[in-house]
Amino acid sequence: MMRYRENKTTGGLALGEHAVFSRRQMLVTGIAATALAGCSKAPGSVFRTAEFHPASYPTSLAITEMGRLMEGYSDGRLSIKLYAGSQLGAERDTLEMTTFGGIDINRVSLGPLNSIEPMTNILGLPFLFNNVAHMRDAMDGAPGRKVLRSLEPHGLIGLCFYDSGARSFYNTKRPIRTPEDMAGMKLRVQNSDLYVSLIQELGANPTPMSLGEVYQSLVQGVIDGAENNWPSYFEGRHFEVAKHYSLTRHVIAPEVLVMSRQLWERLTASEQEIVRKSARESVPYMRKLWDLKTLDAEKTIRASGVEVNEVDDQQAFVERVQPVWRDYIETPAQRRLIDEIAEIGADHA
Ligand code: BDP
Repeated sequence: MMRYRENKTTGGLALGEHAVFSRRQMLVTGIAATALAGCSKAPGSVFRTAEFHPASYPTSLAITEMGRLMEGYSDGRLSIKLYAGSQLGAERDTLEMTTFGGIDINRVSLGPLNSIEPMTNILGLPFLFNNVAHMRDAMDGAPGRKVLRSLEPHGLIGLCFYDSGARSFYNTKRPIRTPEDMAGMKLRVQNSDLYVSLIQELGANPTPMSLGEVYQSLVQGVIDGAENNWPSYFEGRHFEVAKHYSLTRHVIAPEVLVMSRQLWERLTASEQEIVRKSARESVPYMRKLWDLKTLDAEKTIRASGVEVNEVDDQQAFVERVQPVWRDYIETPAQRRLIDEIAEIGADHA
């Protein structure tokens, strides 16, 4: 088990702030320069792929599987070089690099996409999906395709969705049973306005930062807690410090695998088909690994003495966050997307 690396220099950098470039950022910049210098992807392309999690995490293993499939379908011409464990930087930075062709493929969570494309906000709405099965069905169907396509004007080709389970709150202070228990807590959130609003509506104080900074911030008391799924709570060893995990299951947003559009447009139609097909086929594999990893993480965390609790009344949380729905649903396209997702939800009550 490895602790997530810190990204002190890359995390939480607002526009207009002066950046001191870390070696990692310079590496990223170097990769970008190389990629931009090449005018075409010749046969025998190796796609540089960014992943925050370590190489053994389900998303990383799914990307590796996708690479294996691609190699098979292309007689070894197309492959993936995975930079796991946040080697290329924090998600927000690597995503930006991907939009202008510095990184070929990237696995990101929805958070950093929220500021790029409003359709992605919908999948991050609290309590949108009834459960994980609902999310999977919706992402396999028309709603998923719509959101993936919405990324294209932003320099990204959406390839597929991976799982990220249900996110719940963990903290160093006390069990959260009602929204009132969250009053005044300093909670880390992803750099996303939507998630900042969500924490505010629940009465806590949001502190946006990259995931790599959370462990240290918990230890130092900079924050009281954060929120995530079982595997990330486990993998970052946050459970060793924040010993109350309260199952609010407030967000079931999926992860997204994106390719740089600049690269995509240099591929032939048949290469594009191979990339899509390989990504698609890595999804069931990912889901199997995800389910196993979730069970495993939960078992270890419970055995470690963490106090896990159900909330008293989930509806109380649902009501508190209604303003988030009101504020982040702005367009008819977003409303249609919600309706389509709700329709699929009827099978997953
Ligand atoms: C994890 C996602 C990862 C995000 C992280 C976060 O897998 O991509 O960086 O949450 O909270 O579940 O930032």
